Amino acid sequence: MAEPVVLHSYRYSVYGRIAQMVLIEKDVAFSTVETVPFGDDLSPDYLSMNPFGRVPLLIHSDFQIYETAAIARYVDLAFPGQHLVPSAPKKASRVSQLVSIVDNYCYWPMVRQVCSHRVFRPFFDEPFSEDEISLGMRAAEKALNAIETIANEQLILNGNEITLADCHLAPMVGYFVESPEGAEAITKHKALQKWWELVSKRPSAKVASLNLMTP
Ligand SMILES: N[C@@H](CCC(=O)N[C@@H](CS)C(=O)NCC(=O)O)C(=O)O
Repeated sequence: MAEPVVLHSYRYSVYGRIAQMVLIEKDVAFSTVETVPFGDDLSPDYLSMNPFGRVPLLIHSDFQIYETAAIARYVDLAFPGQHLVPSAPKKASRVSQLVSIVDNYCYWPMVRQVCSHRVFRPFFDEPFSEDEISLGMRAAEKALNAIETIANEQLILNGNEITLADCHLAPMVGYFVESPEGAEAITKHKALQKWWELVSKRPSAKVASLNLMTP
């Protein structure tokens, strides 16, 4: 019998969605434990597994790992099926570069500033700020231009060969395009738009959409 795979995540966590997308692409059966990282609700048990108090965290049998890029790499290597990091050096290093760009330059502006203040907070009647949205759009534009250059090169993000870069980027874009500003910005980056049209149709990309209506 296969060793159980458990993902601690929060239903709205974009990083949790990345881990889920990788698990689905690798056809790994897993269960999730709802873990809310905001506020003071994390148990000492959870904090002993992830002292930074973030989600997601993956448990596979007696092995625990946190940090999404590391979870994704583990799942790719530990389970059979198509590898999600190509072996060719240029493609493999573009995957690492893209993952790093997403973590450092996309998450905050696209998710925490634009999506959160335009979509998430108004939905939950929480205060939101047009200034945050403007700042987020400005920062996101730089990241989108950089990603457009990479998508144009077609080594990765080509819509044919799915990689960890696709899985890392898709939920960020999925959340970003929930806002009208984000949806419009994507249409101005043609290679990225084409990539999104292809990738968002994959069954695994269902988890890339925020879907606030589903509790
Ligand atoms: N570097 C972490 C980032 C994960 C992360 O920021 N997760 C968010 C949810 S999407 C979180 O747990 N936030 C809690 C907080 O900021 O206190 C990773 O790659 O897993």
